[in-house]
Amino acid sequence: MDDQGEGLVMDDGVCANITASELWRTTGYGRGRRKRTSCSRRAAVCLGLLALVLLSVTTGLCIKYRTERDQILNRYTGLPENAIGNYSRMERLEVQLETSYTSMAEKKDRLKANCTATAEERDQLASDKRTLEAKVTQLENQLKRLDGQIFHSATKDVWRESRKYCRENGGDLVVINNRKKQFEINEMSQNGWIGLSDESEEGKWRWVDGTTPTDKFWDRGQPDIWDEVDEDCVVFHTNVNNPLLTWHDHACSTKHLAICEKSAFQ
Ligand SMILES: [Ca+2]
Ligand SMILES: [Ca+2]
Repeated sequence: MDDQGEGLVMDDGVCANITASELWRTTGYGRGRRKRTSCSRRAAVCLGLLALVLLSVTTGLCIKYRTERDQILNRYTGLPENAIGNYSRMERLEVQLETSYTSMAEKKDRLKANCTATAEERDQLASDKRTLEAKVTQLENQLKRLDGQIFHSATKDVWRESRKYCRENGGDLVVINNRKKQFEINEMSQNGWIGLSDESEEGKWRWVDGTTPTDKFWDRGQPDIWDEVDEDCVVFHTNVNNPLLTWHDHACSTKHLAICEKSAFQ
């Protein structure tokens, strides 16, 4: 502000009764005022333009702010939903895993039980195998012992002819004088005459070697008289159920294979 302006302000405040013409004439106030009015208008226009610019900038910033805010809100609004969805999926997955684990545990228990049963069965089979192997070895030993000692005729014949066959082949009808030999003959599964008869004296059973039987292995109901025929000679009938019940007396005139024993007179 210049001195003239300051004086004008002082004049406006103190000398309110001075007329405009007097002021125009004495101080040139009108020219200064026109000049200042023009400046004020330009300033107002500038201020208005500035205001418009500011308004435009502010509006743009507001729009940008709102846009970014909405984007942020949308992004952060979506996060909880995604998080809930992920959590639900995690829960379902956990349930599935627990179910699978339970199923696997049950399968493991069943496999363990089966394994135990299989192991027991394996042990039992191994035990049975050992028993059978021992039995086979025993039978093989028996057969080796009898091999060449016990033999059979190829054809059936009466008791006397059967004995003759045995004697002509280096032996006689077999003598069974103990349980062990009875079992061994039964294992051979071959029926036939043996060297026992009461032909010389009824009821007095003797072996072909002249001895009398100590162990007797008559089948149930034997010896007997069948159809009123005297039965004086003995046939060995293999008995898989009871090897100690195999002797049957028959009529010596009937025909059977011969069970011979080389060692009888050797
Ligand atoms: Ca008799
Ligand atoms: Ca009989």
